[in-house]
Amino acid sequence: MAAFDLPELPYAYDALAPYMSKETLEYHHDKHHKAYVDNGNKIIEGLPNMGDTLEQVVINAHKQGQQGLFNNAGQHWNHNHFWKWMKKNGGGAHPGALETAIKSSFGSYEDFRGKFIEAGTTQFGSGWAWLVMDKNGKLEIMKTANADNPLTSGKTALLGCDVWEHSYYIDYRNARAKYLEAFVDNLVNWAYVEELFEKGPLKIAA
Ligand code: MN3
Repeated sequence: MAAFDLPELPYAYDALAPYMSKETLEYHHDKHHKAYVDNGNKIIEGLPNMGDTLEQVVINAHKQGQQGLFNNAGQHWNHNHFWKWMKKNGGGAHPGALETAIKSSFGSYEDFRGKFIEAGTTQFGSGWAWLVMDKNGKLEIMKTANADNPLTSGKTALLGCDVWEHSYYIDYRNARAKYLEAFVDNLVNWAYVEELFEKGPLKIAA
């Protein structure tokens, strides 16, 4: 595939304040995400073709034990989505087919909210909390360490929250739970989650 590119944020750097500050987004996007893109490009240059899409590169790097490529390509994929999973004045319950699926999978929106926040707070060390869809379209909560994501277990990510310290330490210090609550209640871009939900389970030819 062509080189990895750092996408622009889909909003201004100060758009998510006070829940996620301009300073956090500047460091997180311009330094951390950029480093994954730059390092991923350096590593992939020296390897045979790892796939035509970023998803294939992530899955193939995982299968082939190319840990350096996996870490950077995985984090590139995670962050491409993470920026779109947030918006100004986001969060809260989302009406429609997605909310019906959340209720049938978790009991209620509040139960989903609690389980998602719990996954993020109990992920030991760096990683991600996820709302995913399995191959049969059933919704689940999961958590992954470091750069790992639902692609490596054949699940479709509908929503993910970065719980690496670089995502919240400037704004929340060590209060990861407070950050997760603010993410779910005030930042989630449910329209993008619904778009992924409507597409259904991912079909990837690896
Ligand atoms: Mn991050």
